[in-house]
Amino acid sequence: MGSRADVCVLLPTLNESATIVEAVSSYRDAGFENILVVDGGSTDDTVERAREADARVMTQSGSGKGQAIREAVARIDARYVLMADADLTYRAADADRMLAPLQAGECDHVIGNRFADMQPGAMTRLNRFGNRLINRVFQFIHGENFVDILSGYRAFTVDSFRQLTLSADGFGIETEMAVECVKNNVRTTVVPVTYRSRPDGSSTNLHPIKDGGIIFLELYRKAKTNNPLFYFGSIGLVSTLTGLALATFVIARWFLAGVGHEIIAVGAAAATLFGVQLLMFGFLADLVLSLHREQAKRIDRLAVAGDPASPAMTHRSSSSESQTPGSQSNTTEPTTAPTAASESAHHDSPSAEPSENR
Ligand SMILES: Nc1nc2c(ncn2[C@@H]2O[C@H](COP(=O)(O)OP(=O)(O)O)[C@@H](O)[C@H]2O)c(=O)[nH]1
Ligand SMILES: [Mg+2]
Repeated sequence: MGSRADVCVLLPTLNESATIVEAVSSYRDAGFENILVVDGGSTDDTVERAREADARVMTQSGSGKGQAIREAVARIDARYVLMADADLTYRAADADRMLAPLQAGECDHVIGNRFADMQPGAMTRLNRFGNRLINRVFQFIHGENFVDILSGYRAFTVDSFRQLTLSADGFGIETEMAVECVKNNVRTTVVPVTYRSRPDGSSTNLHPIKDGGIIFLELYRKAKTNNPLFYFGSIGLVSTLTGLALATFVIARWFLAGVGHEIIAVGAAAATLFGVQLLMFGFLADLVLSLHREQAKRIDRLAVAGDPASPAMTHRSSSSESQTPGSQSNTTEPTTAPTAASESAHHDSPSAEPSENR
């Protein structure tokens, strides 16, 4: 059992009065003293119950789980954060498994893989399908297989969290964290956890269709700086193919029926030109990114040479350095992405001072 003194258990809540006391107690019984509940303006008595359970409670200044996490972590001064839902779907008994790779210095971010032990009824068939699809798309675009990027059971070092450029307010936060881990070479490991169904009387805040759409958009939006060839190329390819299809139609009609479709012909030319330009832009952006990564690698090597104690020296790999659309890395098991100094390190700071009380 690792030390609990340097760990803050973070529980985001929105109307979780049915489960919050038991959730807090389970981590307290597992030996954690530092438990922070960040509430999103619950209209039930979640906050009062959390206080009764002797957790620290703060109310987020904005809205959405993502904003809550960013604001809460900015206030945490422990070294490690163990983040879980307050709905009893994750077990405090898995906390050691989540924290062990961090405390052993093997990685900086841990994802609890819910698919390893999914209890009956824990996830609807639609959500399971959506999760699998999102993980595949993530792997396709971002080149890593983290198995369960939407998992809410995470453990990470506060330092590595501050390397991530996060802006998603809602349920896009887990996706964004996964993408940013790849982008910033944060060493990431996947560990198996148990995922249980919510107890009767509590209900999810997730809207599968709406939030699923937001997550897909998040994946695409993040491709801009992580896989520009996909970001620009996918639209470029669709536009080019549409233009070519229209052009084929116009030419066929001209030869077969002697009819000219000038307006469609202009549209076909415009779509093809636009598409080809986007494709070229995608290739150029990909080239710039590759050069940038090489440069960043060189700077890291110099930093490591100047600091022999740096963990980057022992954990560096090139698995995510040159991913292209469709490329995959074989990291289904505990996945180790390389570490490095972030080229875009940045600290999230809350825009408004939140309230916190015990
Ligand atoms: N602070 C805060 N917590 C939230 C918000 N939305 C959801 N949560 C909490 O985040 C955790 C995950 O949400 P949940 O509804 O369980 O989503 P699911 O696990 O995907 O079904 C739960 O503990 C929620 O109470 C929010 O807007 N603000
Ligand atoms: Mg949940």
